Amino acid sequence: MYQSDFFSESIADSIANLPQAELIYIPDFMTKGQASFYYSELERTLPWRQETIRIYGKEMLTPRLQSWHGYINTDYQYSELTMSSNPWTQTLLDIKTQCESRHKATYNSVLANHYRDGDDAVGWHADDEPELGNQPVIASVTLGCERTFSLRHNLTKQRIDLELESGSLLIMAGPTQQYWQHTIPRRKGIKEGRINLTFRYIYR
Ligand SMILES: [Mn+2]
Repeated sequence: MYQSDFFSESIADSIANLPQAELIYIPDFMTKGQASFYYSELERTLPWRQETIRIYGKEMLTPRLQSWHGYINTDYQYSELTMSSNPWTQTLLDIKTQCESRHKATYNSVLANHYRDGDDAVGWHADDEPELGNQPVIASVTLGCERTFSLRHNLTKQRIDLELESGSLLIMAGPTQQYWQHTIPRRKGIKEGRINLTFRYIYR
């Protein structure tokens, strides 16, 4: 058994019986070669921005680059910030189609996050904005460097750390966003970047 198979199986095991969550992990969604090809292409071609957000009245730069894409009328609002949607690129549409056929669902937008190195991160949050609807299905594709993705239950504080590998797909569905928050913590010493594509369906 290869090491990656071992770790993949333990991720599958550890998410299988999480209460009030519906998670599916597909480690071999694409090959490592495809993933690194997509990483370089998206790093070069997406209109990355570092957004300013207000948290408790204080303005700060988000510690990551972002790019929001979708059909018209899929502007996205969070933390008092509205991101207007960029048009789809062929690569983003190709990956969207692969997500939709691998796990039956439909998406009309994608939030791309670029964690340039281990200093980039995202704090605890849930993807629970009203325009995502009641039990959103979110498809999360990891390209590039492996980073820890942690989940924490809102009430029991049960916590689980998943090492999401390059080329993997994590589906979050059902009541996951209602009962769990997630984060990508800082990791000192990591020099490589990770691009995370989170495909969503925005209701209008
Ligand atoms: Mn999120």
